[in-house]
Amino acid sequence: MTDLSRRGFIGTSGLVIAGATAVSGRTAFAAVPEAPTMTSAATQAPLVPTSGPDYQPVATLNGWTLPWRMNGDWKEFHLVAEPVEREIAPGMIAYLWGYNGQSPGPTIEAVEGDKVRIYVTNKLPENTTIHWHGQRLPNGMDGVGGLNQPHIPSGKTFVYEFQLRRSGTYMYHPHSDEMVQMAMGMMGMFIVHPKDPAFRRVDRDFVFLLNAFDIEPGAYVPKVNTMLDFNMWCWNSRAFPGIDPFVVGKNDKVRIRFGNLTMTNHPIHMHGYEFKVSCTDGGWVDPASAWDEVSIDCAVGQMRAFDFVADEPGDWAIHCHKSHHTMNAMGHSVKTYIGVTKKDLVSRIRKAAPGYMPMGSNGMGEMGSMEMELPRNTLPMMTGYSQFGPVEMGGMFSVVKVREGLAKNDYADPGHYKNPEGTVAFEYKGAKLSEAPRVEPPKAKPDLATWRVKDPRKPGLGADGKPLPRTKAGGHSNH
Ligand SMILES: [Cu+2]
Repeated sequence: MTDLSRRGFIGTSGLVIAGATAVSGRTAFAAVPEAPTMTSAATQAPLVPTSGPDYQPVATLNGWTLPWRMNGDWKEFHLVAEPVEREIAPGMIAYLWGYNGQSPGPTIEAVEGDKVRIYVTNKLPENTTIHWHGQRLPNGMDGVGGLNQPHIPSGKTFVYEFQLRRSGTYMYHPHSDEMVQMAMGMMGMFIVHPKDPAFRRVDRDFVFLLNAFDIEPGAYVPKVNTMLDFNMWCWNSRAFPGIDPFVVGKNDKVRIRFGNLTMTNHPIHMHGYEFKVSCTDGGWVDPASAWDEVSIDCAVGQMRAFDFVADEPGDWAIHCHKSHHTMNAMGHSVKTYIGVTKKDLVSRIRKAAPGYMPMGSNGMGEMGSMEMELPRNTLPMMTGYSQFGPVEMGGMFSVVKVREGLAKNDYADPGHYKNPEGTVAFEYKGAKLSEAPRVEPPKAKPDLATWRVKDPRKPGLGADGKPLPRTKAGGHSNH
């Protein structure tokens, strides 16, 4: 079982850059820019800008930012669409399609006003394109295959060029065999930072995509025709306990941004704080029109960003509030046996269903601590351990870890929160109780005349349900 505190943060160890000469053999600036590849599924250190306007770079959860190069006044990126192997969580690998070695693809970061040139090389076995979800751009750069451009054939490289007109939170994904390619994991975030470094600035800025896969236990390739019944509910193609924590310094201004490319909505709920939505697909939300929330629903194809000041130290859960979305593959179809005494039943059920496992008479929490034997390459339904025992979660779940005295760019997992003495829920150890004290409910029967619900559509009926004697003021008021 994976321990929350031991999931490591691994700098930029997984980054592999292929030299530009290896791509084309011509001089660096005449050639297609290098296409870096990521071999690790760990959160990589944010890419701090070394030229151009200053900004707070984002931390991509279990992901990375795509390095670029300047060519004249163009910022050049190179995405490679290709089959990838992605670790969903320790113990499970998926064969997905993605960009530059991982699914989702790397986050693209640039600044409002930048001219970006994005090379897209297709190493998939079929056509693809990229749509720049949310961007204002020339129509021919919008990436809908057939409508705005020819599809990019397998083996070819296309170039997208546009100027970033608005700062905000955007996504990219194919608009070519879209259902298959998104079900296979092709997507990424595109963050445009404001030109003014002080505008809506925060100290920590996290981004991830909500995505989902249907991968049968023991299988590696997602079923691409599934519409709603997914069994791997992911943030950036990772499921708990594979999702890294959001590491935050006490009193930091924090932004968490996410986009939804699944096929259902996700109410994202964070414990410990109220927050305000600061950015949506359409741009920045005027602070005067934002109100406090503790959950924010993100519909399909939408993006949401929320801001808060991390003034409460601790390990605070953050998760989708649909309870089946905080579960992994095994057990969605387990029958309900709450309240059933199975002592005698087990042998009889096993005659009909040999694989039957007796579980769940007292709920399913016990599954979180069971050493269940799993099929190869899948994840248990409820899992993860922390300092007080099994966390009994999966899927879209992680932890916001707020600590005092973190260095500015320290995103390393600080381990479990040390709760101040006397601030953890504790067992009652006072005088022994044979039974919890109860108060008897009132014995008197309600007076039916006062309890009867009056039908407002029938104002002429009395408490006994029979018509009242007609008066001048009575009768129907609808007209
Ligand atoms: Cu959800």
